[in-house]
Amino acid sequence: MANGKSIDPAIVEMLQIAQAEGISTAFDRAERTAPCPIGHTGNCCRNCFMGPCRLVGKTTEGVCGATLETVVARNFARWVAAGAAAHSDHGRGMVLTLLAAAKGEAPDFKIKDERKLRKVAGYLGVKTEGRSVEEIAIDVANEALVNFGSQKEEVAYLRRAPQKRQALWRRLGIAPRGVDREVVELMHRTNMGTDQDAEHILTQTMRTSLADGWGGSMLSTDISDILFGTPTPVAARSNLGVLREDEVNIVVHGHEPTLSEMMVVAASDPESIEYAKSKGAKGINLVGICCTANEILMRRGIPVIGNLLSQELAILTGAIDAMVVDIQCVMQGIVSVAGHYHTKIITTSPKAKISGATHIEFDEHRALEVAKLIIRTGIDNFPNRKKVHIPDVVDRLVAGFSHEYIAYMQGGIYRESFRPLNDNIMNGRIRGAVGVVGCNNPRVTHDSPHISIVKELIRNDVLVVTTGCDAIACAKQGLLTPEVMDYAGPGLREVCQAIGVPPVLHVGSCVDNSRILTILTQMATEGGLGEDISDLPVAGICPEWMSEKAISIGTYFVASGVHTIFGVGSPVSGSKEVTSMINEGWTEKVGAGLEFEPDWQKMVEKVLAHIDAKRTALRLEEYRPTRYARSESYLPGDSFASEVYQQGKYSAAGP
Ligand code: XCC
Ligand code: SF4
Repeated sequence: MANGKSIDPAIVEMLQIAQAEGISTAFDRAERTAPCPIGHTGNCCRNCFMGPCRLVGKTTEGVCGATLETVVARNFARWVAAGAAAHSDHGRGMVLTLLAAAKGEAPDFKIKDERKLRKVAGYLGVKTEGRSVEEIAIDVANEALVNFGSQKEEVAYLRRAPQKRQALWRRLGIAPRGVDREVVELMHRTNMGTDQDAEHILTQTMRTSLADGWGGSMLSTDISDILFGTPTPVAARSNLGVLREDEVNIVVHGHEPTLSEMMVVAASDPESIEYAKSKGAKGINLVGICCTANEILMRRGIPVIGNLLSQELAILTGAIDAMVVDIQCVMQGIVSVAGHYHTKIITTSPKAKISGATHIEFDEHRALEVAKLIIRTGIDNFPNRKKVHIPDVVDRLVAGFSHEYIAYMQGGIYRESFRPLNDNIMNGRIRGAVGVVGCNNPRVTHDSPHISIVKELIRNDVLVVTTGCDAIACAKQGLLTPEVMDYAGPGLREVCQAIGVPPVLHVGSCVDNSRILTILTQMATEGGLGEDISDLPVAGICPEWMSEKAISIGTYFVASGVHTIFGVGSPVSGSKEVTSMINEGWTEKVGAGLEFEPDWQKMVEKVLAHIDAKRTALRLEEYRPTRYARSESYLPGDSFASEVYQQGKYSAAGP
């Protein structure tokens, strides 16, 4: 049963246990529940009760007369609206925490990164001279809030994009105003009987997505850095083997760093540790799943035990005393799986409850107190453990590559720049760069497309930056270590060895895809690679997407000038017109398109062809794979020899 479902050895092992115990997980439910064939391609409209209308076969319009094009575009648009809302509401939460912290109302939160605060103050037009950190922070938070509610004014961070891009957005009328306004307007426009021109809907869709990328998400990243520190490289461990049989295991899962950061503090509190010992445990082991894990991994080196599809199987270890969740990507299924074990599922966000779970509401005003209470609840549950089975699978990794650090590592404090990266792209040592990001989806072999694509890209001298569940997949397969250099092409390897970084850089959680926007802007403005993001030999790939948020990210990547390819399947395949509007159409408008391609090999081929075409347009050196090869260290194809994977803990690539 586990065969072909995952390439993660720990997950394969746990799937066998799930089968033996007769416990169902997303893997089985995906098998039992085929995707609805009408919704899958975007052909179903349920925007009013004259329908729902299924535009299949001879039915080419809804009761209201809406065409297939309109319906498919509206469905796509609403996903972007929801995805942008999710990221941005998370971002708003960070801003409100900063405000409370600065006002002294959330005493457990401190402003950790003053330098970043000042930088952000600069972006937002907040005066810093002669003012206290708190005064600056209050103004920064209030200015940041304007970005959510503003009616006419553009999202402030648009000004951080290359000039040419900004001008293009304004010309096309897609420079977003306040995040809330754009999301509301898109919901309005896709309401029955409003905007019924597919292209027009899709244009507003880009605008809304930009409010996410350059608004809600970018603010979320910045404010999180101010509160908790801007990441720098940190070594850590990953996968289920990090769980401890003799310690209280507490998993944080979801997206917001506010509670999870406090949990880190609470878990190392001597009183809590003493209490754990009084219950027979040797200590407290705090670990993470999904993006809240990425947040505390990037800043604190807290181990990450898995990505989206690991959440239920982690509980099957019987070793998790509490799984603490906040918002987004938390499967309701964890509650029923936990029902077979002693694990307590604890919901914490005022925005998210799950029936059957314990709710301990997080309150930033008494953050540490709540975090300690949650830890105590986990400790109290430790003696209830029954059978424990922890797979012996652990990998090592290095994370923490903020865009600030990436600039710093290319020249130190006084000469930080993107010159070395640009130069090495120009001379062909590095062919290009690709952001590989996004979710898991049980419709494809768990982690397989992620890993196959990343390995194939670095073998082709493409630098990879990764976030979200792709980053966790890479972590679990040892791809975030300097040793992975063996898989990298010779040019890329040389550069990474010189700088001392892995060829796959973990840049953070999903809101941190905004860091990629900053990196791209820095590359575009550094010189030598054109003047706009759409000139760069770069691309985006989202191999195993499932979330509305992923669609919003993909759309803002494209609207920012990054050609982007999604795997799994296409939610717009019901309409050829819409399929072409978001690919060829958007390429004409914004210099980049959005494609859906389920075959990972084809995705890589397309991306490499795209990169090479950009190189040609820039009149760069033609990329030659063996140009920087030293005979003793490299033979073409060497680094991808499948024996290498099979030898050790690395799983074989490919489905
Ligand atoms: Fe969620 Fe962020 Fe997707 Fe993973 S990558 S499944 S959105 S946790 Ni964001
Ligand atoms: Fe059908 Fe039109 Fe209503 Fe959609 S909006 S459900 S297409 S009648």
